[in-house]
Amino acid sequence: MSYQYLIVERPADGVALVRLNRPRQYNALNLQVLTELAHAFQTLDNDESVRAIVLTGNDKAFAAGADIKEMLEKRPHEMKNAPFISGWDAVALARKPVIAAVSGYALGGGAELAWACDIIIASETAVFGQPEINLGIIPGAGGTQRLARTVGKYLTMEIVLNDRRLTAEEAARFGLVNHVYPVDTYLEEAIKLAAKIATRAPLAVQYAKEAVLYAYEAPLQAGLQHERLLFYTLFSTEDQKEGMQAFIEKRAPRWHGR
Ligand code: DAK
Repeated sequence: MSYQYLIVERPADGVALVRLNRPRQYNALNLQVLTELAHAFQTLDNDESVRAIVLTGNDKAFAAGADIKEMLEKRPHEMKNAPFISGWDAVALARKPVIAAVSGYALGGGAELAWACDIIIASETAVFGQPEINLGIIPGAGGTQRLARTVGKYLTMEIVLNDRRLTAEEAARFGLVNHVYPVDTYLEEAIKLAAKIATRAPLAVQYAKEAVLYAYEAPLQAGLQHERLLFYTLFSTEDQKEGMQAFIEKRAPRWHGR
């Protein structure tokens, strides 16, 4: 896959690495970046050899938000009908686990890209924020909803009403970031984590992700029902038989994704 603003690599078995690559604009997400992101994620999600995806920027910026210069003169229908949102949606809707490796600025739509991922690894320099209020707008790619569901109403209000920025350490303390590492190693650590997940039973990984995300959608009883259905369904897979057989035979399982 070759793109103008993305670099897609395969740094480890089963792992795809997607790098935002518009460094002079702090990876600002213009329509071209977002369209490429949607294409890359849909392609990788449908590629059987990919078991986990890492999304990153560079050490200075994960992404400083949507492209303000591009949005300035837009009318509502142009914002709605151009495929801007497809970039965030493709990340959020991926069936494969997605790990964000964030360093430097993750602002506005850049932070929302991280919130759309399943696991967030940050460097010590990462700064998260929703500064849209400074532009006379509000977060539009999930920021108000995903933040409120993760950190609750009060902190979310401060972040979206008053542009409160969170350091990596604070974000980790509030449960928005899984691990914080030095700038030199955060990406390597994210890839290592993805590589480890990539060795696990692929269907069980996908179903586990689906079940966890369903907790955001449904009341508890419906969520429990859904989890149970996914659980029962896995008993139709070769991997379930193999995983249990391997345990009994005291050997490592060999996953086939069937
Ligand atoms: N857009 C466009 N250009 C940007 C940019 C951005 N978001 N962020 C940085 N740049 C550009 C700057 O304009 C500058 O370009 P030149 O002037 O050199 O041509 C270059 O990157 C370097 O930036 P600075 O000179 O400002 O560098 P500093 O180190 O002084 O500051 C900064 C770095 C990241 C703190 C600062 O650039 C900054 O505050 N950037 C804006 C952050 C921001 O407000 N982000 C929120 C944008 S609104 C949607 C849903 C959601 C959204 C859109 C659509 N739909 C449902 C369709 C999302 C909206 C947003 O994200």
